Amino acid sequence: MATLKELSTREAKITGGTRTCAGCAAPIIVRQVLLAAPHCPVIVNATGCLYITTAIIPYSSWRIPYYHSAFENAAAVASGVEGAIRALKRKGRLADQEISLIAVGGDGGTYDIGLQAISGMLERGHRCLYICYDNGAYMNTGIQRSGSTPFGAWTTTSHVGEAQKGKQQHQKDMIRIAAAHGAYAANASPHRWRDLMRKVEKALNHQGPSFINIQSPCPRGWRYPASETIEIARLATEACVFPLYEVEEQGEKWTVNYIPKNKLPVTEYLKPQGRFEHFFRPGNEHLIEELQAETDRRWNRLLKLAGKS
Ligand SMILES: Cc1ncc(C[n+]2csc(CCOP(=O)(O)OP(=O)(O)O)c2C)c(N)n1
Ligand code: SF4
Repeated sequence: MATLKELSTREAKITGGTRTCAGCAAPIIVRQVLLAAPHCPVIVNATGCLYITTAIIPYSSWRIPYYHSAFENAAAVASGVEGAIRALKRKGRLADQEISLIAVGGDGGTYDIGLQAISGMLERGHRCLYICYDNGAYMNTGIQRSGSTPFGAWTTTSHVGEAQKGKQQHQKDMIRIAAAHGAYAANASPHRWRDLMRKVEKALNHQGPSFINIQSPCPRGWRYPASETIEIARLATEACVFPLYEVEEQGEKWTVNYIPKNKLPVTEYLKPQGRFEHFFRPGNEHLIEELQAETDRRWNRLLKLAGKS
């Protein structure tokens, strides 16, 4: 992988001054992804905050070929783009150069509405990297719960009150779903940019389909000050709420990329975020216990799959 010095001389392929909220992780993630892309990048972007804030006609923040797809079908569109690239090369109408084809969507467009298109892309074996910037809700339309919203989190459709205390289900395990297709599957976090960029480079050099889920803290939906984005991402990794790992060899090889020296309790990650404020009210201790138990269960299973326990 390129050194930090080399990376600092590469042109950013997404401009500054996007219209995301201050402190949004999504453009940070995209900048890291595009800096790591080994070949000429082409982006297919589902509707969501990233699209709305970077491609408001007639303006664009993208310095590369960019295709806006519908909310549900970024992976299907990217599959078509991959076929078109192959056909154009075969007919001699496109230079025989490598292209880094990347589809990107939020967790609503990935875990929920776009899932069948992603499954098709992975199953058919398109050479494409699908990236989810995972902010744990449908943020663009006003913070509705998604299949990736954590257990107990407040959203505008997982209320906190007498009848219900935030989201009632745990997160869908998208990486296991992608890995079950035999794809290269990993997750990453913007606070460990070198790990993130290594995985992107690996995925894009891989001769088949790949999926990377990237934690994307959202100050608006998660209710924390804009300056804390990278710190929140770090706490998620240190508490093993968002452990870093990758799955290769048709789902057979699991690698944990970071094992914290002192695993933090989940409360350290929850405390700075307003969406978990009710966890700390008297009588709600069971929410913390439940989230800690599920975090531990998933972390221990991961260590086992990676041969670390
Ligand atoms: C089929 C369809 N349903 C609903 C919408 C409205 N819509 C646009 S963006 C969005 C939320 C996107 O959420 P996510 O994919 O998580 O991305 P984020 O906004 O969080 O970046 C919704 C519901 C739509 N455009 N198309
Ligand atoms: S709502 Fe969240 S994800 Fe959307 S632009 Fe604002 S900070 Fe980013």
